[in-house]
Amino acid sequence: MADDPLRIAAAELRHLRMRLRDRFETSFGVEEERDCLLIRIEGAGEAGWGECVAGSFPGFSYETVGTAWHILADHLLPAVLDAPLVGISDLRARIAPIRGHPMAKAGLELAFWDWMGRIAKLPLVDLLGGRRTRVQVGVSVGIQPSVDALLKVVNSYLSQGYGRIKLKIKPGYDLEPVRAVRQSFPEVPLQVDGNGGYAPDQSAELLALDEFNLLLIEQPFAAEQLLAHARLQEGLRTPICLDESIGSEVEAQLALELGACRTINIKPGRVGGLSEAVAIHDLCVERGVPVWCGGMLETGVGRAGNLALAALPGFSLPADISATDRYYEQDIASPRFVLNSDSTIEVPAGPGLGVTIDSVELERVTLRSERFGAR
Ligand code: OSB
Ligand code: MG
Repeated sequence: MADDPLRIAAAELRHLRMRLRDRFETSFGVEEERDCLLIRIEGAGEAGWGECVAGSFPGFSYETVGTAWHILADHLLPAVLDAPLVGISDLRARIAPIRGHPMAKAGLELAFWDWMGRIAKLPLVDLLGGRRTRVQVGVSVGIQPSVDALLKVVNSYLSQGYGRIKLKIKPGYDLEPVRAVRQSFPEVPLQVDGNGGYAPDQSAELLALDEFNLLLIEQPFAAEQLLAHARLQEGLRTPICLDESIGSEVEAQLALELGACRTINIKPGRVGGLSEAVAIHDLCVERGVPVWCGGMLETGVGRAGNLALAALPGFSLPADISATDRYYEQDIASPRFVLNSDSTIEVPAGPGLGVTIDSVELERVTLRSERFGAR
C-alpha cells in the first residue's frame, strides 16, 4: 500500500502578496509586504499545499516569484504531473535534471509532503522522524531607524516571551546597536545576521563583536566567500553561522571542512526542500555541529513545515520561527501559531502540515493564479 505509486492529477500556482505587520530591513533591502508563491497539488482524493519562499526582489538569492513561477509552470510541474511517484525520492529523481532554483523545488516538495501526510493520515513531523512536540524559538529583529527604536522593539519582544533575539546588522549599523542591546539586556541570548553585507576587508567590526557574548554571527560575507569566512572564524571565539552560503549537503560538507562555520542555519527553501534539509541536519549531527532552523517570513504553510523540521533532534539552537502575529495581522492558514511562555511553539500534530487554508483570505491576497491539469 505504502509503495503504490501516487499520481498528481492537477496543480495550482498562486502568487500572494501579504502586508507585514512591521517593515523588515536587512543589509540587502526593506520589505513592507511579502510576496510568495503557493503550490497546491491534488490527487487520490487529497490535496497538499506548499510555499515557495522566493520573494519579489532577488536580494537573498537570485530567485524571485517570477523565476519560480516560470520554473514550476514550465519545468517542475510538467515533470511530475500524472507521473507514477513512489514517495519523495521519486519526486526528487524526476526533478533532478532541472538545475538550480532550490526555492521553486522546495515549494513543490513541501506540497508533496503535505499531500503524502494527508493520504497516510500522519503529521509531517512523523514522516521526517522528529520527536519534539514543541520547538524552542527566537525572533529576528530588522534594522531599526535608531538605537532607541531598536531597544524598544527588543524590549517588546522580550516582554512577549521571546527567549532569543537576533539582530540584523550591516556595515555602519553593528557595534553600536549590539553594544546597546547587550548593555540593556546583559543576559539575553543574542545573535546577529549580516546577510552577506560585509566585504572581507571590513573584518575589524566583526572581530570586535567577539566581546558581546553572542551565540553566533550569521553570514557576514557574501555567499561565495567561504575562504573569507574561514579566515574570520580563525580569529573569532564566537561561532560563525552560514545561511546564504549553504545550498546543499555537499556545500555544507565543504564549508565545515574549510572551517568556514561552526553552525548552520537550515532553511528548506534555500537548500531545495525538506529532504536536503534533513540530509544537512544528519551530516551535522554526525559531525557534532549544532544546527538551527531559519525562516523566510513564511505564511503559516511554510512555517508549519519549518516547525516539523525543527522537531528533529539535531536542532539544538533556537529557531527563527516566531508567532503568526510577529509577521501578519491575518494569515492564510489556521490555526495561528502562538508563543508559549517558555519561548516555544507547538509542532503541528494534524495530518500533513496540519494547517487549513482559509480560502477567503487566500483569495484576498492572491495576485495571480493558474491551474495545471494532468497531461
Ligand atoms: O537571513 O535569516 C535571514 C528573513 C528573510 C530573508 C532572510 C532572513 C530572514 C530572517 C527572518 O532573518 C526569519 C523569520 O522568518 O523570522
Ligand atoms: Mg540569515
